[in-house]
Amino acid sequence: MSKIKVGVVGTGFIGPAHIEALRRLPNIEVVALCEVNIELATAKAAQLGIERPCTFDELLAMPDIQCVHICTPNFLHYSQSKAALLAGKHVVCEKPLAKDLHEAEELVALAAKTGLVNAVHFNLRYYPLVRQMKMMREKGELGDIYSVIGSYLQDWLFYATDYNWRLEPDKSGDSRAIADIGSHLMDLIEYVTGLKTVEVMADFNTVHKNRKKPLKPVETYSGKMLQPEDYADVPINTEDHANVLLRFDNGNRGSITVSQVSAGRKNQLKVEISGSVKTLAWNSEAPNEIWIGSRDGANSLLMRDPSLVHEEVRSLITYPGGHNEGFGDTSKQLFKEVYEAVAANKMPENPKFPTFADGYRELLICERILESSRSDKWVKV
Ligand code: SOE
Repeated sequence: MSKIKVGVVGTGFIGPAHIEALRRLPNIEVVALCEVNIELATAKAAQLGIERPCTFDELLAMPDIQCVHICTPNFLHYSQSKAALLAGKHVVCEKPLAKDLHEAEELVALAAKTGLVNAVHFNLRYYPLVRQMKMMREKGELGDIYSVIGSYLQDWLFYATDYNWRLEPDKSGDSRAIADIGSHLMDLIEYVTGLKTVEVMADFNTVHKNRKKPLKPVETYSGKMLQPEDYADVPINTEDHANVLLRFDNGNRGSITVSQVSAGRKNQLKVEISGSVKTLAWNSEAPNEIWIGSRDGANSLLMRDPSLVHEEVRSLITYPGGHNEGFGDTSKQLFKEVYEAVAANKMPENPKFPTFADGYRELLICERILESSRSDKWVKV
């Protein structure tokens, strides 16, 4: 059986996660790796056991590469996705799809025109119990949605000396916490509830108005403590923390909080969806259970177990109940659905996986949230 050959661009945190997930699928082979220069690509390819280190142009010129994963900083997503589509490659792009709405709009149109498979890595949808919550709502088990409360909390930017390209608007865009992790949260809320966000009211806060940017590469775990002269003071104008009020198309309300300076919260998305029949609550740091709230009886805890979930969820579960599945499994499950389309060499009529259109939708909401934070006014989506 010939395998689908794949190239990956970018090897920060998420690129290797894509590679690992792709390697767990029997019909896929990651054969090419591209980075900012051929030296780094060669070193990373050796480290990750990939045969062809290459430049981006070389990757697109390889006739046997069918699909390209864009895992680079946000500012490169548009140009690289566009070039890959024009080169006839299917594309899986990291979120956010682009740095601004016009770029995203152009990518959606180009992808539709080429008919190529296009996906955005909203992988948090692929925790099995997230799809279970969606199916429970679709089957009426929640009733009408009364309210939604969401949060996404991290602490990797907790100290003023924590520094990363995401702090630089020219690389990450004008919104940081909302665009980076709020995008996952807003996508998941609309995916599970089926509601559309129609109006937003946002309040951003930059806790660290200045950060210390290391003037030299900081080798991981080098143990070498940097001295004060090793840092430059950098003014920061993107949000560490944001509260956003939401109005939905069913007339009811929600609110979200995102933060990248919440000590102890390593990567915690929480959502609580209150319906006219039940409430569902789910926590990405304990993803194998859903809390189910009732007015007239005992509350319950649904454990991830293929025998306990709806039929439509079973394809996302590999291991029996109690054999927990987590973050790394979500990408494998997402790619399984994407590569069914790649194997067929065309987009399905109604893709189950998140597409460039979902990436555009997400960016639209984020841009309206940013607009509201600047105007201190309610903004329609
Ligand atoms: C950093 O906030 C980050 O790596 C995000 O970019 C990812 O999308 C999220 O899954 C984990 O945290």
